[in-house]
Amino acid sequence: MIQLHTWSTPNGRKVSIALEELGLPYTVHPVNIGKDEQFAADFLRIAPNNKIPAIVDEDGPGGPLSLFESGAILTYLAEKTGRLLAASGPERYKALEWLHWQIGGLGPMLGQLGFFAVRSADKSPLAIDRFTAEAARLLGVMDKRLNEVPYLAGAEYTIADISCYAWTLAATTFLKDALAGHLDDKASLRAWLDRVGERPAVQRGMAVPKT
Ligand SMILES: N[C@@H](CCC(=O)N[C@@H](CS)C(=O)NCC(=O)O)C(=O)O
Repeated sequence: MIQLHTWSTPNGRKVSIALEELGLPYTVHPVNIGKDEQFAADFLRIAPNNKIPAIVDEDGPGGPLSLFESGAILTYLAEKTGRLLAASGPERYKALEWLHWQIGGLGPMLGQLGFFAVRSADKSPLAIDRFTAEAARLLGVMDKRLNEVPYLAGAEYTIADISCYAWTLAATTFLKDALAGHLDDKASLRAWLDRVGERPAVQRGMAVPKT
């Protein structure tokens, strides 16, 4: 059984989507980051960086295994099951390329835009302009890729798509006003969002945790 420590954010939902896609049994432990539950001693023992998501796989290699960082978790789950990530060859490295692109670029930039344009009471024009431009650029890079191939790694749906889905959805919902004028021209990205969003496992994963 896998213990999933998560909250209702794009980074958390990547892991619940992957667990649903892979049909792995899991128990959800909500960590309310709005109430600072990510600083509780029990959580810090498995996630010393005080961020969700984290898992404990009771049936890990050689015994229970705890993991934090969504990219590491997605790679682990894919390799545990032999699905959603090619074992070798170009599609494996394309999936890892886009997975790392999301972890290092799309997620942090959209996260910063959300903070400065939506959540912060102090609306800094410099910060909002900087993160709007970078978020729009990254979404443009993704749209161009999806104009060439149906999924980020190529022909197949992989953990790269799972990693990007909830963040890209947030760009069209939570960040819609901040990114107004930067989304309408991205038809391939929008078609991919619909394609991925129609998957029943994605819909189930997006409903975790029940808050
Ligand atoms: N690079 C990390 C980012 C995780 C992350 O930023 N989690 C946020 C929620 S989306 C969090 O737990 N924030 C709580 C905090 O910073 O105290 C990953 O991909 O797992």
